[in-house]
Amino acid sequence: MPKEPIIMDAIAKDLAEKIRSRQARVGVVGLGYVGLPLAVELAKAGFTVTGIDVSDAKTQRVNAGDSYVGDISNETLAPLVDSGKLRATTDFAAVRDLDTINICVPTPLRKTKDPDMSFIVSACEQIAAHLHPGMLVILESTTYPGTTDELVLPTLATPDLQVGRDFFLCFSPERVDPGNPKFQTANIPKVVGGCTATCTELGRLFYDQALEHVVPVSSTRVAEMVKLLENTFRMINIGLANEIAMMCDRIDINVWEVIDAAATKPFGFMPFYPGPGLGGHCIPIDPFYLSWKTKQAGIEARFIELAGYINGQMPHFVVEKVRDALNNATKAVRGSRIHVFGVAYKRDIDDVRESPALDVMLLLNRMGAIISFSDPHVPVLHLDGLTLLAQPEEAAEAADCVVIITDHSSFDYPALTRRARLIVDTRNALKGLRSEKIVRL
Ligand code: SAJ
Repeated sequence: MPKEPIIMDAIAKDLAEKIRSRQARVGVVGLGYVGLPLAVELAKAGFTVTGIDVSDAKTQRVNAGDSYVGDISNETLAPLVDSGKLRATTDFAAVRDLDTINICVPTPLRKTKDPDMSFIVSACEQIAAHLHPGMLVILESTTYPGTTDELVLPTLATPDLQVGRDFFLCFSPERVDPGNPKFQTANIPKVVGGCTATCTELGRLFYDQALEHVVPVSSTRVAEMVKLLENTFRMINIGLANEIAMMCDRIDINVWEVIDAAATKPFGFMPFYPGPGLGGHCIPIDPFYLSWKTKQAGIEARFIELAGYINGQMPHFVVEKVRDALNNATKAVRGSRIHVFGVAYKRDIDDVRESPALDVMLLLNRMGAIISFSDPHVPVLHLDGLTLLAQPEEAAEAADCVVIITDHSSFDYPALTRRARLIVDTRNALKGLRSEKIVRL
């Protein structure tokens, strides 16, 4: 693909200079687990940053130097606020005094598995009302290829505000992995693609001031597709691991031993692990942004649909394991006390969004089981009209069956093995512990 010449006319040159000198006044829309760390990195790099969020609570906490994002400590946030480098507001009129703005708002799925673009549309409409010549706008929210060109651009552009000439527009996928001890916003490579070569260059220059590694690509669509490939790859391979687990279960092979041995291959293999299902607000969601778009282009995303089906079957598979384990102990699910260990969507976090634990507990509750749970990160759970309070781990003692759904590091697994009558382990958390009472996926 021949490289487009980078034309830096007066407006672009002026913005580039403001970025290089850190005089550019920076804005971040959406102060969640993506936006707040980004705002902090940009402020640490020397920019004066205005965070914009619809939540009064969030903006007040930011302005009080009181972080609500695990990856950002108060010790990091407060000095930036006190020095005037970072402030937050709910007022989009602040955009008129900004030179750059990053959009980091949610992109969930509707119940129909169609993309919910309402957050992006709302943010863009608010920005459009105050957009002025010389601005760089970068969308970071994970979305389908074409969103920036087909949805954001028409919302922002006017006859007097032409992209690549009067303002500049890019897409850059967020790659934040909350709680990751090794990779945080500053050192995760940042892909960025613009509507024009000048847009891409300004996006590259902008991130280069604050992040360790910037990866410019030729268009917004390529940048949008990069993130979807990353997370679709993950979702499909988890689906494969889950299908292999169901095969091994049927032919009585220990799938965990198989995967651990396969993982010794030093090339050409990457271990993924079976589990009770696919949780979180990225992996179960992002691939359906891609399949929704390709379906419109007349291409069936068969791998995504199949992996979505298989991953969606896992809660039912777990419930069958519980039912059969109780049956072998001459007990019915109905009336049995079933205690779940771990309800967050993955280990050592407190997020229950799309957690498979909710599916498993709902299914068991509807079968007449008496359910309870322990989770050090989740104090209370609202489930289908039920409100359940987290119980201490000792509650396992009174249960007819314990189900390990999320293998938090802080659980006392040897004590659990002593206390429980029967354990269904969906995460191989009891690896290496031998007991008749343990049933594994
Ligand atoms: N899961 C499995 N088996 C696996 C891996 C994960 O069942 O082998 C399950 C988890 O238990 C969870 C779900 O899949 O329920 C998603 O887990 P995840 O490890 O993918 O964690 P997420 O959802 O926080 O994904 C994020 C993503 N980051 C971004 O989108 C920026 C993803 O791209 C990262 O690869 C992932 O974190 C990560 O590596 O931690």
